[in-house]
Amino acid sequence: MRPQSHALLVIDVQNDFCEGGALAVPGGSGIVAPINALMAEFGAVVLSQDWHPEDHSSFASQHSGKAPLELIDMPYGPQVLWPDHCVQGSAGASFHSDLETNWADVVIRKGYRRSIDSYSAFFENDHKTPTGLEGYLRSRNIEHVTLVGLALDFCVNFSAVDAAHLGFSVEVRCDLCRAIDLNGSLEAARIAMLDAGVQLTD
Ligand code: VGL
Ligand code: ZN
Repeated sequence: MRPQSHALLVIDVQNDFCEGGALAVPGGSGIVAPINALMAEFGAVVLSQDWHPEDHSSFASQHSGKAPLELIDMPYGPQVLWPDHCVQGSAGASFHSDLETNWADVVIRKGYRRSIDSYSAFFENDHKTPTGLEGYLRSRNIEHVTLVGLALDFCVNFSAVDAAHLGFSVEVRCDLCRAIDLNGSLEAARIAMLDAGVQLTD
């Protein structure tokens, strides 16, 4: 068992990010069993859940003439447009059916405001609006976080960098993550995480 000050953050292990899903990350379902095994070592387990309204502004379908994976400028900065995914209440938004959700202490939902996306489990993509996760971890005296999940180069990356900037000591278990790898996003994510002081382990 890890010390009580060490939390496991399981990022977006949802059907839409696994094989057959709307935004499938190659190999996504292969990390579920080892994540379950790792959960058993932690006294604090947090799940994040991407949770969009059906007309979310990150969906290419909401922008005429735009296709998934194109980039647009939003008031809060550049935004990749995605296929419709993780729509609130849909099967795609549900956690992978093999994920041991009973072991989670809390589920943090994110991306539920139409006008702004939220890759990070800590802040929306304006890098300012909090999700509440920081307060939750601090009130439980958590100092160290280990991250696993999907996708390594988007939601895991943004969550890990924010956690490091907030002063947590941060490890990303890259062997328990899978990446989308869009236009060099995986290499950029590795650099961003290392720059922020995140420990990348396999
Ligand atoms: C994610 C793209 C859009 C992720 C979520 O979980 O990495 N990526 N929404
Ligand atoms: Zn999303």
